[in-house]
Amino acid sequence: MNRYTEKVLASVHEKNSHEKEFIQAVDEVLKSIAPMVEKNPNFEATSLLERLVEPERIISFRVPWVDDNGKVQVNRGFRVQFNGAIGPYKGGLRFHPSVNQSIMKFLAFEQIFKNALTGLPIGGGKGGSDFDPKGKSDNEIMRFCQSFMNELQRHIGHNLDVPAGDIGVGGREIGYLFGQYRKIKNQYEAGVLTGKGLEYGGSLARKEATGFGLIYFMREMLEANNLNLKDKITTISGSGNVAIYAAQKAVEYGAKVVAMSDSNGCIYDENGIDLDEIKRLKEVERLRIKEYLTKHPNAKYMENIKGETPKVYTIKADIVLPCATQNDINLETAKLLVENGTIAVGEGANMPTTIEAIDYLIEHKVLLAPAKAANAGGVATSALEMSQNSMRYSWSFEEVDEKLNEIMTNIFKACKETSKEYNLGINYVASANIAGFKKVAHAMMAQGII
Ligand code: NDP
Ligand code: 2IT
Repeated sequence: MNRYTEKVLASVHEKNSHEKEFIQAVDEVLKSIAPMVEKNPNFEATSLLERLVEPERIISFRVPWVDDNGKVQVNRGFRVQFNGAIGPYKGGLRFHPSVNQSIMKFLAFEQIFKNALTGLPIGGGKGGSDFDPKGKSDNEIMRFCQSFMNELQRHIGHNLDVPAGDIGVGGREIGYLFGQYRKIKNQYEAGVLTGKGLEYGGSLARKEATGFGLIYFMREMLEANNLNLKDKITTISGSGNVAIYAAQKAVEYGAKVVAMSDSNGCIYDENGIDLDEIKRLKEVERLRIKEYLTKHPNAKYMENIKGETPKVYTIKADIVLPCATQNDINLETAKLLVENGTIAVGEGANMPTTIEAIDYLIEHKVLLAPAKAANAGGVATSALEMSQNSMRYSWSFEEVDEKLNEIMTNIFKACKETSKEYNLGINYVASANIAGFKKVAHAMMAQGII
């Protein structure tokens, strides 16, 4: 690493010492882009990296709401507006008890480069709350979303900042958030949120987009290495939005998805997972994945043990798709995957692999589709939703899906070309970071010291 990058990284560690996820995300990016930073002395002259690692704005707020027992609950809400150089801040909202400022900042930071890779005009942001949606009634979810929006509405807008879903935020939550925004503003500003229902400005294929996009990227990456998805035994960590549609598209390409999971454990069905049942359990009934066994008594359920490798990674598979949460695959798990002969890992989740695990997998020639590139299909389709909202027009499912396919193909192309230029071999993690950074850096340089 060059001296300037090292200096900035040391300062990030010092200033944010309690934000371990944020530090991890910055470490990964800065180490990758060091060769490019070295070639551009102007970056140091304009303190570009110091500006890059400091959010333009962080908003933190109180979210009070009344539960079904009449008790007042208080949660913490966030919106991190990290970088607006190439467009309005764009990124999801996460509702999960683990949410804190470090997690918000890591997600918003990653979003900057991911959004740049899509080729669409969107800056990087993220938000959410430590609210736990599990076990809450529909009315409680609605009251929480309304209170969250009472404050968030001051800080967002279709030309300013456009939130969407992430963990714990799907179509239902976006509906309540949009309703409250509309009521407060007394305007029909469709492009202020994405992931909306189809009846009120949503885009066809947005729900499917992250998972489908992941598989389009995997297809390109495998093809570039003379491989494909056909007959590949595939396991997926998670059973939420990204996991479900990654599974659906993988099966379309001939893969055999044999395992999926939630935070409690995983199901293994050697005949191939019944996705309609997963959709019913997770999208409609909101039940635990264990319930899969009720209709499929021959499948197996393995409960996770705290502190141990999640069970889904103990199953031998050619292709592994982490689509749950950050740091799901650590070094120990990476070793297990290599031992089991895994040929490719596709990151549907954000930062699902620790830095040591990434290095180990790449060293052992496992193809790794990095999150910023591989899961960019969701936000790319969100940007297509914004376009449709501006035009007051909607494209068909096929039109959106075709654009998504093309965007993912182009993202892989950019990774491959950058990899060639910087002699990175199959290290697509580094090439995605460089390709995304290049665009943001140029936009920031052009806009002066702001
Ligand atoms: P969902 O809330 O729909 O699903 C999350 C899934 O991950 C659930 O099955 C959940 O299980 C599981 N999970 C396991 N462990 C954890 C944990 N510690 N924390 C949270 N979830 C856990 O979320 P999405 O499918 O939307 O998101 C999955 C990942 O993909 C996240 O990393 C997200 O940032 C990323 N992503 C999402 C995009 C989108 O468009 N939605 C776009 C790009 C990336 P359980 O029910 O037990 O909690
Ligand atoms: O991590 C992500 O890219 C998302 N959660 C989707 C963000 C978006 O604005 O669609």
